[in-house]
Amino acid sequence: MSTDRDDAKMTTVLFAAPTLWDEYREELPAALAEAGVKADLVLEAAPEMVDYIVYAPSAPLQDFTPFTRTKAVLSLWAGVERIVGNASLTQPLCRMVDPGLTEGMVEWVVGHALRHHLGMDRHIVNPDHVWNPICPPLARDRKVTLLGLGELGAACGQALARLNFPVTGWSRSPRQIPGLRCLSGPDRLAEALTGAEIVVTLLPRTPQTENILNAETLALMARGAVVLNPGRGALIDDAALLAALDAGRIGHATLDVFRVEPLPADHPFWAHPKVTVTPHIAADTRAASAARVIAENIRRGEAGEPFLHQVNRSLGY
Ligand code: NDP
Ligand code: OXD
Repeated sequence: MSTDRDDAKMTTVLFAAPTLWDEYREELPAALAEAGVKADLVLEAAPEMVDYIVYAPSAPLQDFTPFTRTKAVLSLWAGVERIVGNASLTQPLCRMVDPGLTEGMVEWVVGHALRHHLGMDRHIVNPDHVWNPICPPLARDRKVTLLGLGELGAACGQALARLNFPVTGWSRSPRQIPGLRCLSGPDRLAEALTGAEIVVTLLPRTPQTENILNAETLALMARGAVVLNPGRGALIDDAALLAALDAGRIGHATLDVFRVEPLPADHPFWAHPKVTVTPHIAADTRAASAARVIAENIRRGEAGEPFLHQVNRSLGY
């Protein structure tokens, strides 16, 4: 459908994530119109006619070679590990940074951190009606570490810091985020993890981050520490985590993402009493706000301005 009748100035936008079309069929034309972009938004097109591709990992499209005039591939997902190494993709790749996604992640991280901080399970599941007046420490006395201080990690770290948790964050390059103790680089990872009682992993999946939580790094955390992983399954060595949970070195793991999704029915995480599985719902791209991000990038492309949130292909995120 066209958002304008002036075909001479139309830019062709291929929406290559058909399973998501229902969510975007109204939001995206509205956002393109709001951005002043005259677009022909299509579900199918001759590749050589396509100016922009809206992409999601579920998209059947894998070979970008015939898209000779395409100016950018715009991902609806924040994590791009499934497309970033695609050798046929030579066009700029932009990932999703969406206020709705960020808000959702902050809520998931804060909610699950507070569950463990306050020991809520003790009172919610109490079949024997035990009067057990264990008072949790104040947040100011509970050390939290965030691995990843990007769009999501920084927002979650700041939300936790506002609740008075002492938050250490760790990233690849140096960062300065008000209210957070920021460390960076492989040499400071041990320092970031040592003594942490709640560890949140919000790193992208890259060769450098794979298995970043392993037997050695899990052992640095405080005894009984809680791990929250809304980043990617591959950040954790599953076997090392299970061993640490069984030994009591890690108290609980709340996991939203897995190496294989849906998590296979026979995976030990499902039945483990110290693991909570959430089905990759920590944060969802919200069509209303995400459509505006896509439209703004198309506007920028048409105006010759730099794209927002362009992926660094050599870093992999
Ligand atoms: P960003 O790219 O904004 O941030 C990534 C952060 O990780 C940056 O701080 C970056 O460091 C750091 N990082 C990357 N590589 C390394 C490394 N080798 N060593 C140390 N730090 C590193 O990503 P987002 O915050 O937007 O998203 C993070 C991840 O969250 C996504 O990649 C995705 O996997 C996941 N996600 C999960 C969702 C869910 O529902 N479960 C929803 C959305 C995203 P630097 O600051 O120096 O660049
Ligand atoms: C994402 C995700 O990367 O949902 O957007 O995991």
